[in-house]
Amino acid sequence: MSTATPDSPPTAAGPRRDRFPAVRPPGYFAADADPAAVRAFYAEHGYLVLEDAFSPAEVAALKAETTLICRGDRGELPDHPHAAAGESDDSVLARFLCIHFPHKCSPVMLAAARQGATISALTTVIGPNVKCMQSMLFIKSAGKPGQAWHQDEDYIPTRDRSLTGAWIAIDRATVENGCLWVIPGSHRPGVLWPQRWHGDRRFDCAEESHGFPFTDDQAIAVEVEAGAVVIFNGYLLHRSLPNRAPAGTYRRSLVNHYMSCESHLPWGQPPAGEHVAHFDFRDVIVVAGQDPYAWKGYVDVHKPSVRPSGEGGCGKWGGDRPYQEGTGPGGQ
Ligand SMILES: O=C(O)CCC(=O)C(=O)O
Repeated sequence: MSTATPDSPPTAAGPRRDRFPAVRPPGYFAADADPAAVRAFYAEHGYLVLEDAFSPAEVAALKAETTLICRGDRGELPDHPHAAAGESDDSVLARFLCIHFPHKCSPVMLAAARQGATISALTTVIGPNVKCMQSMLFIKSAGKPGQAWHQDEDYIPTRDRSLTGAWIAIDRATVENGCLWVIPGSHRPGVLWPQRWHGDRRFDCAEESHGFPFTDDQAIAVEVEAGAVVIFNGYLLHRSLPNRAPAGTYRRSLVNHYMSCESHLPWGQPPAGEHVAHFDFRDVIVVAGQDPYAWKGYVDVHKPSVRPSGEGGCGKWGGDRPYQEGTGPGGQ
């Protein structure tokens, strides 16, 4: 039995770690699982877990790169100057909830967006032609909040409902440290539910979806081992709770978002004079197959940025809206 901790160096070949979680809900697949079974489970439930998708060495590389990015060694992040000389990694990492678009400053993060096992699973559920438009690197140090119920297509709209998240666990993700929760099957109505400000300090600055015909009781915790990838549909209701694990621990994950190359990506404001029906945001990377719109070319618009966690206000993410008393990362 392995005694490795989440931060210990990867071991050599052989059983890499204890199986975690010991009791899994349905939907945990190995990389060589029957694609028809994977596709059928995903169609019904809107998510799946690809276990051991990233090797211990790949996970260790993502972990090391996360620290370099947070220290400012991959370029200055807006609102976050370089770490002070001599400042410990823990002191630096503890500041961060999440960095958006890390693949724009880091070859390691870019390689993860193209990683073979993940792309293979994505082609199983999306189709042969896949592009990536977004990445988010969650550090989620102890005490940081989660994200309220939401659907990712509310933020990143596709025209064929093909938006798919690939949530790569860099640390073991548990209920205690704020793993992902999903409502299985909630993608199937194909409805984008209304959103509102939640006022709940358990969650960050992003709004919450409400008015949907599902309850919290139907949600399941997607606890996964480091190296697993949770793949989920852009209409699936999902959330995470605060990291309540001890100080000095993290729930790091890299979330990349993908869609079919056949769909336009009407994300953001169309240029002046362009009809939204023709708008196709081209800051994308083709990760599998062919892009029928390759003739349009590609652009590099998004830059890495730090996501507000709410502790210092929500600023450009909706201003400083009131929180309810009695809520907080330590509360329920
Ligand atoms: O990792 C998390 O805590 C939340 C991730 C999430 O909600 C997303 O990727 O859309």
